[in-house]
Amino acid sequence: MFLEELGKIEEEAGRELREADSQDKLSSWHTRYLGRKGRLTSILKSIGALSLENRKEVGSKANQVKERLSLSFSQRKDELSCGPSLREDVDITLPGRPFTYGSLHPTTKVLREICTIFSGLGFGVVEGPEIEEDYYNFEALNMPEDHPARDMWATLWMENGLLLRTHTSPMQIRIMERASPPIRVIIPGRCYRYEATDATHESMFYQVEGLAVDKGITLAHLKGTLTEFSHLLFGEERKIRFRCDYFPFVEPGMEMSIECLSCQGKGCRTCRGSGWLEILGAGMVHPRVLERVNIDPEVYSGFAFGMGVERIPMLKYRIDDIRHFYADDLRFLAQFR
Ligand code: FA5
Repeated sequence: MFLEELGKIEEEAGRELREADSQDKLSSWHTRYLGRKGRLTSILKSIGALSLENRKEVGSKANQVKERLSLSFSQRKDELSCGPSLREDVDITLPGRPFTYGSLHPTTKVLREICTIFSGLGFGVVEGPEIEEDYYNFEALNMPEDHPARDMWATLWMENGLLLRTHTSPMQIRIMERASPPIRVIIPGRCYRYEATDATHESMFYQVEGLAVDKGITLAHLKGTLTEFSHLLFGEERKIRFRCDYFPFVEPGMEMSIECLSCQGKGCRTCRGSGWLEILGAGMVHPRVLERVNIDPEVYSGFAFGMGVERIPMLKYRIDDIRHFYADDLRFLAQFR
């Protein structure tokens, strides 16, 4: 009777083990057959009550069944923990698919370089809001409501009278409101303009604003800082040019251009034939702007600049059109790995 029962147990246990497809099912199988109160263990426990002759035969068969089941159990356990076994229709000799690695966007790379250079020159890094008030974007920057210079910044207005900042200069005011001189900061961030795009103009782009306010700051400090920045970023051989420019919040105002790297100054599509690419506007902070934030212009003076970030990777990597930057084309982005 016991021998028959052992045969049945082995057959049923083998079938259930093949069907067990999770660690939970496997462990319940183990309890049912090999556990302390399992079916096989119960038979082994009752062997003592058999006659000597039967005991030998049943004992040896029961031990063989136990060994086989234990072995099948550990094999099934390994299979389940390694995942499905290899299928015959999978050709493991085929080469694997290469991993594609992500990379930093060229704007991010250059922004980090710019921050590192200015940190080395003693500037802190601050960020500010992209949705701005008229007061900070224009009015406090010496452009009251009817000032014609507001037209220099084609503005995206929001329904509630707020606007998308057209430049990072509003942060000059926010910082001077909060801190007193000496001040030395740069402010990287996105700006928005409602203007037609072309090879050097986008409707969303990055600027880095710079602001230094202290006693005795002069135009020479501004030119020295920007020249040093250009030497560190582009190398000392790269020509730079300062020319007068007008911004209502600085006096005097100027722009800085870099010799076009795409054509070595000869004139091409990137520089619109001029040989130069304007990268920033700058100047000495207007006394009226200082007065508005309660900094005495008789005691303190300051310089400020606002540079277009994309123009720098355009020069460095010879990118001929700014519109590539945010078109999300992987063929463009993958080149900066
Ligand atoms: C300004 O935005 C001033 N806030 C700069 C400034 C700051 C002057 C502090 C004085 C003191 P402007 O509009 O020229 O100036 O822009 C500055 C730089 O941003 C430009 O030199 C150019 O490099 C970049 N830029 C301007 N418009 C765009 C655009 N549509 N797309 C990409 N870059 C632009």
